Amino acid sequence: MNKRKLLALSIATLMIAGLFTGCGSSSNSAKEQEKLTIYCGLMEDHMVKVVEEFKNETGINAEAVRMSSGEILGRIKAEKDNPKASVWYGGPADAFVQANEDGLLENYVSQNSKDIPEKYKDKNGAWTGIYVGYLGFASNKKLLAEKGVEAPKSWDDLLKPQFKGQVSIANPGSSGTAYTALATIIQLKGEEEGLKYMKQLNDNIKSYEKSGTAPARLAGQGEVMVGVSFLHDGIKYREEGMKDIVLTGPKEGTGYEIGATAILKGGPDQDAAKKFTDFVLSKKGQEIGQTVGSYQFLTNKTATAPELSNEIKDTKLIDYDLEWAGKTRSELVEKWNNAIK
Ligand code: S7P
Repeated sequence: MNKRKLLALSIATLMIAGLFTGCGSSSNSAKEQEKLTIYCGLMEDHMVKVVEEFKNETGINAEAVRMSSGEILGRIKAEKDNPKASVWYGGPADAFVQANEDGLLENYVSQNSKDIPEKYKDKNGAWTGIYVGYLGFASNKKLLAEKGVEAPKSWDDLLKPQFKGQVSIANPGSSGTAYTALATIIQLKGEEEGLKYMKQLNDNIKSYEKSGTAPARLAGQGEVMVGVSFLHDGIKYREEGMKDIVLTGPKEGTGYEIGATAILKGGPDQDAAKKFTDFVLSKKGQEIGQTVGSYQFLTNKTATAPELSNEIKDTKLIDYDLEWAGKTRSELVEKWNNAIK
């Protein structure tokens, strides 16, 4: 073979090899670029761990932003015509019901949905439950003892004069937890009496927080005697060292959350969003929370609930009407705002 032919052959070989390696590297970079933006309504440490495990399992470059329920709802409404995120992960399902009413959610029935009982999911797959949390009171036993008061055992106990300026709850406009509390009171007492109760309670409130996890923390830190929060958050703070926290539930019954996940309509990276949904509904995805101090009950029948949640498993629950609570959310928050003025 003469020199010219040899050169042409070498160039051709290099081009073919380049073609093959080129194919490989472009598909790798396509995989590296698969990404996902998540708006997240559950606690930050839980969110970070789930995102990390999801990235490890799928290689998808997921990023999450923590916000309270009302903030997420406001954000996805504002971004409706140009969604920036594809998943809403965590927070009570009431706000998801409202988002679905507003046409903001995409139906998706994950293969793992078969392990989630009907009562914990939307029938069309607009949202699916990932955990369940019970609302209650986290009190500071040292402060209670100093004032000679018992931890509250009913909603009406929160109105006692000894608790003046000593109760913390979040604002139901921003917080999914506080909205669960408001909807619970209205379901227990009816609208007129319930709003009257919220007005009376207002006199004992030290602060309306943005997030419903704050009241339990403030009680644990001795800033208030009683915080209205989900009871599992009280367990978390106690485990983290706030040993004065004592947990009680109201004897007439309390509301509960179905913490949900959903895909946002028209969001980018819909395939990645489906993979994330599959992951967080799986046994593995649901059991991550307890490794970072999140002690909700789990919705997947095959998942093992955190042992520490046993303490609150006998809390008396009301037959919480989630559909009603979701559909009436904006209206009820407005009525609450007017009632406490
Ligand atoms: O992750 C703990 C948890 O209690 O946080 C959510 C809670 O409602 C706080 O969100 P808000 O800021 O909207 O009140 C619950 O879904 C969850 O169980």
